[in-house]
Amino acid sequence: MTALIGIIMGSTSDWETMQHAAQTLQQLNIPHEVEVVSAHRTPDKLFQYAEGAEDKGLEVIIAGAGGAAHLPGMTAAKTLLPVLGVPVQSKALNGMDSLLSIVQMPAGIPVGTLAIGRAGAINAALMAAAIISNKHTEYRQALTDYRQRQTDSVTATPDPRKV
Ligand code: RP5
Repeated sequence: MTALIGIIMGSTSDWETMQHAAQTLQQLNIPHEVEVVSAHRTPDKLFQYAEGAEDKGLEVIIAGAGGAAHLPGMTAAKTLLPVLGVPVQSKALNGMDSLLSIVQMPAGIPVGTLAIGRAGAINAALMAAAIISNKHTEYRQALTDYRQRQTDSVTATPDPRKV
């Protein structure tokens, strides 16, 4: 099945975080692809990826990066597809560097920025799913079911000592 969502990340070291985006899309049964694309180590590949994304069927790109995290912004500059940025938690500054690099895009090229780390990766997947569900309405039920499972898991164990 043609991938609708592309997950890219600056390094294999980002996979620990970005795997949560992939797992979430897997749970929703949404076709996606995963690839390491580095803005500074493989800049030509980044341009090729972003420029070719729409033609190969992608509708949203999730880009995770850490440190001076220019991958999401550079990707957004080379495609009209919505780009969601996930700040990966860096060792030196705990991801504050990643967050500010991604969220502080100058006006004109937007990047939808999520939270630092695992929560951001999961929410990027859920937001990408919501975006594509406007057109691919068959995935709306998967999102509804996902939320219901979440609600059920909270109501099933209201006493935190029994979780
Ligand atoms: C960024 O540099 C990557 O997104 C990663 O978060 C960070 C560190 O990369 P490695 O040195 O672990 O490959 O480009």
